[in-house]
Amino acid sequence: MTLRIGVIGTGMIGEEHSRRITQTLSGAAIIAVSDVNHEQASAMVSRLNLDAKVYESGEQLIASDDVDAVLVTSWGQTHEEYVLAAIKAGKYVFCEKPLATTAEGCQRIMEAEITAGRRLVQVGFMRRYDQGYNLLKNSIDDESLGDALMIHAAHRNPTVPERYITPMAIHDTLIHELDTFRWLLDDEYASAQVIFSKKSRHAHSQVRDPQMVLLETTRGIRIDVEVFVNCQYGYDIQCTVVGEEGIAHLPEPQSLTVLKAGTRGNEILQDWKNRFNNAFDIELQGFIQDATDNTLKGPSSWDGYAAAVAGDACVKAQESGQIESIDMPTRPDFYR
Ligand code: NAD
Ligand code: ISE
Repeated sequence: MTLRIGVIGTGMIGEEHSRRITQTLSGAAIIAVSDVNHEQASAMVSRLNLDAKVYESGEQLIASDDVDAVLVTSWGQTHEEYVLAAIKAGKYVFCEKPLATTAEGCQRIMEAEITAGRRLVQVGFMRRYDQGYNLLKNSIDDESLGDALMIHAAHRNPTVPERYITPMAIHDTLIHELDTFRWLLDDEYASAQVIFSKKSRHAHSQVRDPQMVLLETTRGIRIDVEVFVNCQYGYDIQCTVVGEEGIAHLPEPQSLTVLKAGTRGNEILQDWKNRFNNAFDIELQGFIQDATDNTLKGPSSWDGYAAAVAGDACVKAQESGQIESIDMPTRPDFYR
């Protein structure tokens, strides 16, 4: 069986995922697309040579009998309405992060899914499929470092567009770390604090950048994450776990070391596409298989919600300058 997928949002990752599904993965076809920018949707169809209909709206795409499953890759603030519409239509939906920009929005999605009575939603937390992060997780799970005590991390992007504002550093950028660390440590967050450094002259007027997020988990593990989205030099993801008996670093992406003209150097990636290429392949192939088998197993609405609860506290901490406590509600049985 071929899973017939409709894509809502045909920007950078919408096109990446569509290319991946049609040229690399198996078991699915992109047969419908939609974007508020219609020309962009049509242009993607011709660039990728897709046999896909361009729909006037995401809602019409979701309602179409031709569409079995929906990929939501529009801007974060639009995800909730499309995921809710897909659940209402009884369709599987892969939603890029964030599931919704607030915990309240994610809560509405969980309630709709629970009412539907079966898991229909997978969230695009692809780092869980990355080989390097899995090596780190194994080193925590097998206790080879002793108990994990601290994590030092950094999330750096070369630049961000004008529409990127300060809270997006949390719900668009840090949201990856918020999911990854609760998965890595099998723990939840207890508090968050955000400290702003001197602002970079490369940051535009609507974003305070860089910033340092300090988290504490319920087991007392301390985490610091530098979020620096105008670092200029490249896309750089760092993570070091400090244990009682050793430390482990997230592996750097493989690259050639070139010695030339009196220098020794390695290329630095410029964006997320190649950094997590394999992880994207695995997560989406998993979604296609699980949707076909009627049993979703990837990151759930609960995971989207739990990250958003911590995200809300971080946004509050950005505004208050205080340590904000995080009270994670109990996971509903539906998501156990
Ligand atoms: P983008 O700006 O390149 O593309 C977004 C597209 O959505 C645009 O074409 C825009 O016209 C369209 N859009 C906006 N509002 C819409 C609406 N209401 N209905 C339909 N289309 C709409 O952005 P992007 O970088 O592709 O990011 C899209 C989403 O994917 C974001 O949520 C982002 O956080 C996520 N993302 C995830 C990763 C990852 O590593 N997992 C990487 C990049 C982006
Ligand atoms: C982008 O939206 C992503 O999700 C990337 O993975 C992330 O690292 C980047 O900071 C975001 O802008």
